[in-house]
Formats: sequence, C-alpha cells, structure tokens
Amino acid sequence: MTLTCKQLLQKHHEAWHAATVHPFLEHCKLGIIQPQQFNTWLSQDYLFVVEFTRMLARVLIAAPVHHFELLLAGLSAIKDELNWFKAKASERQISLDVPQQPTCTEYCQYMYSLGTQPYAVQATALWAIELAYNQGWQLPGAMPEPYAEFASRWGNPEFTEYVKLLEQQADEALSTASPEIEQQAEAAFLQVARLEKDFWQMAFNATQ
Ligand code: HMH
Repeated sequence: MTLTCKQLLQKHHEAWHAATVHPFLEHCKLGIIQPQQFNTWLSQDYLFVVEFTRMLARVLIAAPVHHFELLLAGLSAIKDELNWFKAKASERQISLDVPQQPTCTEYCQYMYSLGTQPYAVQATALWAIELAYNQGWQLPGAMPEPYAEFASRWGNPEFTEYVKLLEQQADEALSTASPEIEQQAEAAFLQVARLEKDFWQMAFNATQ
C-alpha cells in the first residue's frame, strides 16, 4: 500500500492539530498577543527561515529534474521572505542578530539532518513544514492588523496552491518508496508536527 500525505494527516490528526492550533495564533487573532511574544516569534522565525532556505536548497539537490520548477519558485519566494522579515523587524525596532533559542536550534538541526534522508522523506518534510504555516495562520480566521499581514503571508491563495503542489510532489516520490522509506517519511511528518508545536510554545512563553 502506498503512503500519501493525506493519509498522514488523517492518521496523525491529533499531532497535526497541536502543530497548527495554538494559543499564540489565537492571541494574534484576538489582538492580545504581547509584544515580547510576537517579537520573539519574529526574530526566531527569521533564524528558522535562514536555515529553512538551506534545507530547500538541499531538497533541490535531491529532487528529480521535473520537480525543479516548483522548488526553484520556492527558493525565489524565500529571497523576498528574508527581506520581508528584515523590514518587519526594522518597523518593530527589534534586532534579528539574536541567538537561537533551544527549540529553534533543535528545529534547525533537524532540517539539517534531513539532508541525508531519501528524497521522498525530504519532500514529505518540506510539504509538512509549509502546510503547518499555511493552515496555522488561516485557522483562527481573519486577524486584526498588524497580524493580518502575517496571516496572509502564509494563508494567501498562491501559497495555498504552492503547498498543494508540494503535496503532489511528495505523493509522487512516496508512490515508489519502499516500506522502510515510507516509515521514515511518517517519522519525519511526526517530527515536524512536534517541532511546530514546540516553536509556537517557545514564542508564547517569552517574557522579554
Ligand atoms: C517554524 N515553520 C516555521 N516557520 C516558518 N516560517 C514555516 C514553518 C513556513 O516556512
């Protein structure tokens, strides 16, 4: 039997719920998130995206040529995203030159470790990472400014389409994967879900 992304979401519904529904996002929606919480998320997520860029470059290395187009579009979009983070940090007068918090480091090390995994595993993890934000930022419903801009960055229709295409590419890679690789892909999905939940909690816990 072939594993698909849809099956992973169904089988691990609870883990995925915890990855995408968090008081941090609920407090953004209610407009009551504290500046130190939001600013911690912003600076740590910038550091995350720097390492995520490197992960995406490694996924491209492992990918079949007919998957290049989507991955190159993703890499191109990340260029704007890194600059956007810098603009948001400057508006909020916060520094991005801060140390990674332990949860951020753990996530970044995990993304680094994916580089030695088969392409099907990397493609599954990439899809899960992008879907987590695509769903997480949309699920609470319309957010007040300044958070609406953040919600639309990952919740907008083009990003949603990009994530659907990532799912197709992951499904295609999984369709020829051995049972052992399927198992590794399932473990990667669960690891991403756990790290996403921890990342929200890290920002939510921030007191300075
Ligand atoms: C923690 N997960 C985290 N940050 C992000 N920016 C994304 C996923 C989406 O790229």
